[in-house]
Amino acid sequence: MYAQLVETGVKSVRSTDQLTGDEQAFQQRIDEGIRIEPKDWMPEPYRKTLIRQISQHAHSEIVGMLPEGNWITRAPTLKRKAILLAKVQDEAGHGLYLYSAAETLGVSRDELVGDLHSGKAKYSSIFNYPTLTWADIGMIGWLVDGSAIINQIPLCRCSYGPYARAMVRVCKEESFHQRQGYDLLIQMCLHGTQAQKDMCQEALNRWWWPALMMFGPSDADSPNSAQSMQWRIKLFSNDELRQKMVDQTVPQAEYLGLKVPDPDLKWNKDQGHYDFGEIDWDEFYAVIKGNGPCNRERLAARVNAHKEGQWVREAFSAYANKHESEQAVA
Ligand code: BYC
Repeated sequence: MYAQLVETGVKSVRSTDQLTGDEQAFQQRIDEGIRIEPKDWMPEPYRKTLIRQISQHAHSEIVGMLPEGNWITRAPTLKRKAILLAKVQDEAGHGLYLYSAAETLGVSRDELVGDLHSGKAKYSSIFNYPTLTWADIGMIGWLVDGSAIINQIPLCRCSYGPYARAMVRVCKEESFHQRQGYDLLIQMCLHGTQAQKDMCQEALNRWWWPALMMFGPSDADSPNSAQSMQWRIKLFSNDELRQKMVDQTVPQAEYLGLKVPDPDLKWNKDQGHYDFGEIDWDEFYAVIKGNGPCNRERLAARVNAHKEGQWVREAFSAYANKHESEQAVA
């Protein structure tokens, strides 16, 4: 696929004869499916691309706790509350595995978190939308975690060892997250009242398009895809993964009795997939530039949480220093 991207002249990837000897050997290892590990030689742009993608992914997990965390105190039953608590805790864990994977590339946690708080680093656009009703919790599990799985299963086979290994565990937990969301929607749509079903339809109307935007710009406008695919940091293009998401999700919406809010959605029997309408890219770019409905609120919540956790970090490091000096004396 990256060859196609290059052929269409969209993005430049250097051909083999333009690479240095070290770069050629590195590319050959990637082409042979050999994992790159932290102490291996790697081109500087490979390292930077990984830090960018892995840290963006880590930030997304941490910021992603906020929209769902908003409903923990209002979950309708004890069972739903316990499930939601477990899911949000899993997301904190995913953030931690991913920050650790990024740290193996020689960047510190403080730098990464600093970049999030200053607005320099991105996180997934999807978490800048509000959770207005309980049905939104179902939509996040079904559509957001569903999209995350489609994007992340291939990452278990990506070229960088620590990222690929972190993804194996993340994907197992994402499957539970997707299931709990769909289960919640089955209860409301198939066993609930008309008002509950209407609430789900209204939530789908708001979440459908932002969920499709999670996969990033279309291939023709994705500056990073061609190079990331050559390095096997990405195994499929943004549009390929988005198409998979639509094909997998439309029959699930039909089972729930919900209507996908896209008048252009149509089964294409020649190509064996759904054709779908044009994404509002102006909205996508506005959100990733910081102007979505909740960007300011999300960032402020993270900055504040970090400030309030200062005493905990200080207490931990005071204990660690004391423990170390006692051990040195002994
Ligand atoms: N939102 O060249 P492109 C989760 C940026 S967590 C914001 O295609 P790339 C979950 C992109 O960074 C889900 N920004 O980029 C958590 C780039 O900007 P820079 C997060 C986006 O990196 C809690 C520019 O647009 N998943 O599932 O090749 C609860 C051009 O894009 C977005 C991951 O992070 C976006 N949607 O491809 C529930 C997965 N899309 O950095 C669930 C790993 C694009 O050049 N990441 N941008 O300034 C990836 O697979 C890739 O980074 C992306 C983008 C597909 C997201």
